[in-house]
Amino acid sequence: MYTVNAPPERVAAALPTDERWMTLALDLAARGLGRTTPNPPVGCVIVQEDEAVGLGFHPRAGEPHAEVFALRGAGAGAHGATAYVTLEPCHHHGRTPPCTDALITSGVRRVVVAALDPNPRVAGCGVQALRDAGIDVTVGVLEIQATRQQVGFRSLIVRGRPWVVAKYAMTLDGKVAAHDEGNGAVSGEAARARAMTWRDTLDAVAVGSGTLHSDDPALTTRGLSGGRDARTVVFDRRAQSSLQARAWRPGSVLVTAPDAATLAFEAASITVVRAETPQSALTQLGRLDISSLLLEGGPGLLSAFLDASLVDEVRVFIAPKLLGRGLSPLTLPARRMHEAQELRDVTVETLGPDVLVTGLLGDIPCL
Ligand code: AOF
Ligand code: ZN
Repeated sequence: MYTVNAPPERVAAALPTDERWMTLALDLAARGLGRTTPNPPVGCVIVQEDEAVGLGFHPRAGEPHAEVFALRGAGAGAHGATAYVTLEPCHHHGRTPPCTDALITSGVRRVVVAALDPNPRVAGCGVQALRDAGIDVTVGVLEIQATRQQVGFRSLIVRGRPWVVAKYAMTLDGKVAAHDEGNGAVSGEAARARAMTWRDTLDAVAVGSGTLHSDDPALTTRGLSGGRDARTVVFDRRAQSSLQARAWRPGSVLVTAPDAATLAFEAASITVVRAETPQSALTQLGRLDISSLLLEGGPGLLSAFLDASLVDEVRVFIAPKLLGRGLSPLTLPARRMHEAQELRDVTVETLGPDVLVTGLLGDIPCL
């Protein structure tokens, strides 16, 4: 077990330039976001005399790891160099050979790791193997940023379920439209463009049957250049949604009640998950290698997950508009103010006229 906040002695060996190179490694890793599942996004930079001589990132599961690409780029330049890796190098034979072997053979003198790998097949062994080979290893540089970036992988491997992000837009008087494509959108263009990028980097997007019926959302990244569309998940306990809805595409999942009739969906190659509770749905989505799930609405679906304390992160757009019919009185909520769930690591950003507030409810899974 280790905490996300690295104890000072772990990062004591860090050099002033380590954060700069690790930032580059994290930027490289981000290129794999949404594409590597069930593997993590990982980036690697090989630095020789304050110059990057090799860059790499893990593009998708089954392909070589970040270190391999970076070492290929560096060639003989890796000898005596420092390798910056956003995740502890693997020390096991998976779909690919161990990165520890590749690093040791390359002759790197020092390896700087952002975060340990919670995969029980790696978990500390990678670092140990490098140290046993006489390589100087520093762990914990930009660890918080790295674990945030790897949160889907961590959730899947530690909890067996996806990291759940609730997204919605609301007016200043608290009227929610979880889904906001097209006409009558609550938030403005900049906010909607931002939300579009989340469909590119998270594994799956979910809507309830009400939203599917009323909005018929396409749930795509539309104009985003190089964007890839997340898998779609439709929560419909009665399995009566139209198969003509735009959200269905290869890889789509229907989450429904155990006794629902689903032949038509199966015939259309839609994967059917039968679950009584949101918790059980998440476990089964995890088995389908969905490591992160964006809840796009509507209010019924969002409330079910929020009330079951299954939301790990919220991203809420607030639009400076009023729709009227009042503010709800404080006697209605389930909790009193001193019992309110408070978000951690809160960020506030303006996007055109709108405000985006994000924060965490769940803990980032570590070892
Ligand atoms: C690294 N660098 O870039 C990644 C790592 O089946 P494999 O061979 O692809 O191994 C997958 C596991 O390796 C994955 O669960 C995680 O523990 C680690 N991912 N490790 O050294 C990388 N993607
Ligand atoms: Zn590896």
